[in-house]
Amino acid sequence: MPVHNSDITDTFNRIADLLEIEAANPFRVRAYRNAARIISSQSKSVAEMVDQEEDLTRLPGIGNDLAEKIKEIVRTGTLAQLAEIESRTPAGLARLMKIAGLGPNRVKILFEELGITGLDELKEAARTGKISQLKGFGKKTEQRIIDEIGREKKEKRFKLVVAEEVANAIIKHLKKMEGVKEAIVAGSNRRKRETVADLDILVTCQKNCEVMDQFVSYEDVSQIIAEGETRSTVLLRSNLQVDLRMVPEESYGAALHYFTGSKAHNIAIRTLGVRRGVKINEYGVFEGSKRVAGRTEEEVYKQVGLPFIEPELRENWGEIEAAQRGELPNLITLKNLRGDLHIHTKETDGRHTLEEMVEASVDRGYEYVAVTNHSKHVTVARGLDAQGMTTLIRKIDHLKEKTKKITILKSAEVDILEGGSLDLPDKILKELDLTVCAVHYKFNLSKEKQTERIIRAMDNPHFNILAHPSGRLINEREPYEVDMEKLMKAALERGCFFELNAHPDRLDLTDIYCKMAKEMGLKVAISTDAHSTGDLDFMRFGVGQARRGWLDSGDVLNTRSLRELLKLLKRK
Ligand code: DGT
Ligand code: CA
Ligand code: CA
Repeated sequence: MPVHNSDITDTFNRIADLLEIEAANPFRVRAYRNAARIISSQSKSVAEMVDQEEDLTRLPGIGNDLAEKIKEIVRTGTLAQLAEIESRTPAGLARLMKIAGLGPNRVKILFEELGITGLDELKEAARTGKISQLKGFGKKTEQRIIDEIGREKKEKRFKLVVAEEVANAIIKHLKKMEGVKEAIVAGSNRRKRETVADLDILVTCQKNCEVMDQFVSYEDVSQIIAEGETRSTVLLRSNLQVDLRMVPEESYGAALHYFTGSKAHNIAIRTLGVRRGVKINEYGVFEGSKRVAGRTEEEVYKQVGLPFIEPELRENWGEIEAAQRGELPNLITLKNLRGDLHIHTKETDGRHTLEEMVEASVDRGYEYVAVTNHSKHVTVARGLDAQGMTTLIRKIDHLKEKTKKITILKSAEVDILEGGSLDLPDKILKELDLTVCAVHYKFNLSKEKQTERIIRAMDNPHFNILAHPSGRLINEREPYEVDMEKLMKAALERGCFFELNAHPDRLDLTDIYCKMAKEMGLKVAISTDAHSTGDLDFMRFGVGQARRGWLDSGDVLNTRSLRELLKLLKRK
């Protein structure tokens, strides 16, 4: 059974949820949550680390006890301890805690007073007004429960980071099968959409290979939805659906093009084909019944007089017209980036030391890295006050002297306070090479007020980069309301920049706003918001999103040399 990092994370979070309902020792609960967070930020497969007998206790926060539990999950797919706790506590309760406003205490009350153990019972109780009658619950909570459950039932999309991990494992599995030649993920995953509904995988193979049989018996499969000779659909244990299609080699390019999508792009290309008298489908490009192209995607595009269009651009957002004019952007790649401008260290809520984060940035081949710890308003992240920031600045100065391989930039993730002032005194801000400024609270201001708050913050001459500009968390928190175009204009006028936060839970700016920034001439910094050394690899998600937003290397701030960067950061 392939065990993904997300399986281990889920198991630990589940235990933590259930322990919370049981009112267990909060330190114990936190140990599980920490372990889950650490594992989710590993770029390596923890299961592989176990197989290779690596020492898991070298991971921060993982002691012998947790290391043993990880090994048990990797070997058996589950944890005996979880089954034991579940036998004491109805399984649905942990799920209920995910409803906003229902912590472990309230879930416990719902269970003890009304016997509620699942979503349906909860919904029914809310609908019939039973919940607002409970002590400590009001009408507001009851309404929120009804709203939340409604939202829950909507189609679930998986974050790209989760889909990618699963997809990589399947591709690896397919490539090991006898006779398989090509195996590739198409669909929204290949277009690097921030979330994907299902995986679309293509294979080509030699005659008579048994890829379909072997695929549906893949250990991660929980249900076979359809099985055919050239197409199968399965559901994985994670509830992610996978479509596998086997295509002949001569159709590979046409099929890859078709199943990469988007649907809107395909339709536009097919229409171009019709005008040129060719029929385009997943089997190839045809003149009458004669196949004239289809082995590669390039061939397909050539048939309609176009150059190759990168998958990230295929949304019918103008890429076809741009291709016709010969004006496709030369999309940014990971290699273009010369530094990360948003990372955290142990001084606040990072998991690795300043030295470790700097060393890891050297390993990524960067020329510079900006250390951006939180200012004091973010108390949950142990944000630094003026005194703490001064101490850190001295520490960085000291390390800078010893560090030759990379330039450490003194920076901070400064809170934008409610009135639009910055959370550190100017005399500290002045000492920094740049600032990354962000909204972390009061998300519910009106659009006008929120916009004004941020513009007022930009008025401070020490403001450089607006971090995660919309504040959304994918699948978890809606963006706050803000007039993004007005903010971009304000940033341009003042010589400020926008961040594209590359963290896979954020990916904030969205693709559409990246494109808007580009069109307005506003440069974007792609930064990881790394809280551990492994998080530095999130850069690839930022690059994917930037490519979807048509950004080329010139549109991105941190593709510049250190000298150019510092020049650009000088405010107007
Ligand atoms: P998703 O799964 O919602 O994240 O997004 P996609 O783009 O992966 O969509 P999916 O899985 O429904 O279909 C995969 C690709 O197959 C899609 O991007 C384009 C192609 N496709 C699906 N249905 C149609 C269709 O009716 N017409 C055309 N031309 N292409 C289609
Ligand atoms: Ca799909
Ligand atoms: Ca599909």
